[in-house]
Amino acid sequence: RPIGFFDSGLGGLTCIPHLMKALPKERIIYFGDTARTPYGSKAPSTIRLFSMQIADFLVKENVKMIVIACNTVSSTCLEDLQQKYPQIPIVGIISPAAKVIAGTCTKDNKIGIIGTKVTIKSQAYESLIHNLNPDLDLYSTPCPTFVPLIEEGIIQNEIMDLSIQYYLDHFISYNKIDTLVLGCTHYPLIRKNIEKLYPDLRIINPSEEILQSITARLSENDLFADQAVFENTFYASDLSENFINMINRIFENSEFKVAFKSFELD
Ligand code: DGN
Repeated sequence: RPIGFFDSGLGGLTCIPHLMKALPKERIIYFGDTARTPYGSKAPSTIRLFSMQIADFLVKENVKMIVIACNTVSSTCLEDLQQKYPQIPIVGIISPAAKVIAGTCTKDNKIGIIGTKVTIKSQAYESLIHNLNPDLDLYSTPCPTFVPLIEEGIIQNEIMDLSIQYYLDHFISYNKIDTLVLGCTHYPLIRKNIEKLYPDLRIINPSEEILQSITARLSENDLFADQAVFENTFYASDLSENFINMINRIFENSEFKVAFKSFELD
């Protein structure tokens, strides 16, 4: 049985290379809600409704686990999804990263968290981190133009760099941020831009840190795949050229076959 991943668009794809490398036998079904992206400025009730529809779809596809590869959804309705599907392990992206931050940062660190408006407003990172390590200084700010630009493929581009500077220049210098958490799964796609603009920052990437939780839950539930199939399926509610290109880039030079499917949500 496959592992189901979902995101509002192509951001959740940033979790896939880490999984493929560590657990190459696992089969993936990915759902990107490209027709309705971005979620980051929508009402929590809308995000909950969309997420339930996607989880219903993944459950019908017989997934053995659901990975919420989206901070916005994880901060809004992780518990609702877990309650609705108690029979399937459902992993959110925020708590694995919060554990890493709480365990590796010290009081001297000035930790910045960036994400969508919904994620930042929820304070989900702050409450999870402070539960584990109340002494850390945390600062956060939303960066609402990043996701639409990334979904348009505007990445290695001065418009993206200007947008990053618009949100981060003052935030980083004023708060003396030395550690930056990429609290949206789209943001690893602009990690190089951020590193070029702020070379001294330490970057924490939740899309990488979630791997630990996926492995733990597969192990606890005895769900590891024993045979590799090297076939993954990518659904999108709007199968855009950018979505297809991004996936082809992730899998080029690998032995994995990918299938693309368009899916119409009701
Ligand atoms: N990739 C999603 C996240 O991690 O929050 C957000 C995308 C969006 O819809 N704005």
